[in-house]
Order: sequence, then structure tokens, then C-alpha cells
Amino acid sequence: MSTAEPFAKTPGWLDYYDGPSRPNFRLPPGAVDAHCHVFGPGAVFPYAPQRKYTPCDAPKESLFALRDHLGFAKNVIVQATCHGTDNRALVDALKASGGRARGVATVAQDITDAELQALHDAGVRGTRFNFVKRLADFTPREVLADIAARIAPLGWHVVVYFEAQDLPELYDFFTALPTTVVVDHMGRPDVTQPVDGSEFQRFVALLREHPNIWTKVSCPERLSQSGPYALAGEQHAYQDVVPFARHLVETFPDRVLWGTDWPHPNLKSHMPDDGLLVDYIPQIALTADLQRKLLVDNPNRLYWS
Ligand code: 0GY
Repeated sequence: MSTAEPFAKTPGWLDYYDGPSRPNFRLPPGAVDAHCHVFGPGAVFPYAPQRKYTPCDAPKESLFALRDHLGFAKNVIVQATCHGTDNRALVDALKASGGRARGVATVAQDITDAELQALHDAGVRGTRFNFVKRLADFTPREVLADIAARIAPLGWHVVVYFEAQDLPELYDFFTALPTTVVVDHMGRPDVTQPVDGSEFQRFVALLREHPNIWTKVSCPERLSQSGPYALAGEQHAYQDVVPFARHLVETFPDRVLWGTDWPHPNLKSHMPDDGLLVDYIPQIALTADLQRKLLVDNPNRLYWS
């Protein structure tokens, strides 16, 4: 192992797609990729000892090049579990972005007010609670509630990531949070179930009954069972996910966000062409008005106002 590459990737790791296509779909001016990550580089920003996977490096320069290639104006960079509560790679990217990126950090209960303020000054506007068991160790609810109470006065929100089957157990915790709450990837529905089935309708009810809860209609490449994959020019990728995302975009047009999820950690089946992922957007947001809300108005309201 060389000193330049101090970390060996998890066996079977798929690197992000090299040479993505230029989207056919023209993003509206000011569009935000509201869910993406930076990884390392590990030689500069080491991966966390408690991580559950070791990714390929995915540095800020590559993210910003992708942003420009796809036609996005800005990014929301979300702290990934492989960096634990060490937000240095995130902060470095935010500072290098010239105001064109905001961040969602992961913080520990013992973070000081001065450290929170420093994250805020760098462009952090939220903290992420990860309940996906393959990604993160259990943290007691009291600890998370305490963190939420600490970040609320800064005007931050809480981003939550969980699997659909765990929503019943988490429902009361989520609905008691004192901030805006953003749910990653539509709460990870089982898309072999119907949109009007009980599992997805429980998630829809969560949003309907709680106007402070938003969701990212992202990650069809992670949720799809039937494809087709966003590869080889495919303009109608991930058909089985479309009705779920479209339902949320049309029911809650002012509380949805979209992101690439670049560099797509832990995907096993394939690595999507990010240009074709952008071409997926008009399948779920059918009008220019819905597209502008999803890509421009909503993320700018949450992260830049
Ligand atoms: C995502 C999804 C995943 C990983 C993480 O923080 C992370 O490590 O979020 C996943 O493996 O499903 O949103 O990036």
C-alpha cells in the first residue's frame, strides 16, 4: 500500500461512472444537486475508524466538475458515514465552493457551540441522523434529541436516513423533532409494493400530517428492482420508481428535493451514468413549474435563504 493511497477499498466497490453523458434535459437556471458526497481523498482526510465501508476517493474537484458538466449551479454536500463525525472533508469542499455549496454535517453530542458556529460559517445548514443499520451504529434517541435541540437555534434542519420497514418504530421520534426534517430517498420504499399500499401511504401520511417534513425524491438507482439502468443512453430508466417519486412531487411540490447521490456509495448492481440520472427528472416532475420548485425554489429556500 503506497502512502498516497492509504486505504484499501471495500472488496467489490464500484467507482463512480467515468465520463458521464451530457443530459438531454436542460436543468433550469439555478438548479441545485441537493444530495451528493465528497470522499476524502483519504490521504488528506482519512476515513473514520468506525466506518462500515471504505470508498474510492471522490474529491471536491471531481464533484464540482460534475456539477458544471451536468448544468447544476450548486450542491448540497451530505456527510457520508465513512467520515463519521469528522467533517473536515465536507468543510474543505464548502469553503472551496465559493458559496456554491451548502452542507449537512454529522455531529457528536459533545460538539461545542464554537464548533457548531464554525460549521455554520462554512455553510453547514443541517445535521444527519442515519438509522440504516448497515451504515451506522445505534445512537440513543435522547442523544439525537439533544443534538436536534442544539442545532435548532442555528436555523438548521435534520436529515434522516432509514429503511421503510423501520418507519413505524421511528415515527414518534421524527414527528417530535423541533426543526424541519428532510427524509432521504423517499424513506427507501419497497417499490414492488403498490404506491397506494400501506407502507408507502404511511410515509405519505407522515408528510401530509407534518408540514415541517420534506423528502428527497432521489436514488431511483438504489430503489429500482426492474430497471432499466441509467446506462447506454437509456431515457426511461428505473420505471418502477417513477410512480413513487412522481406522487410525492405532485402531492408536496414545495417540500421535495432532488440530488444525484454522486458518487453513489455502496451500489452493487451497476454504476449509473449521472447524465442519464438527470434525464430521469422529467419523468417525475412533468411540468416546468414542478421542475423549478424541485430543483431551484425548494433547495434555495432551505439552504440559501
Ligand atoms: C447515500 C446512501 C448510502 C450511504 C450513505 O452516508 C452514507 O454512507 O448515505 C447507502 O449506502 O445507502 O445516501 O449516500
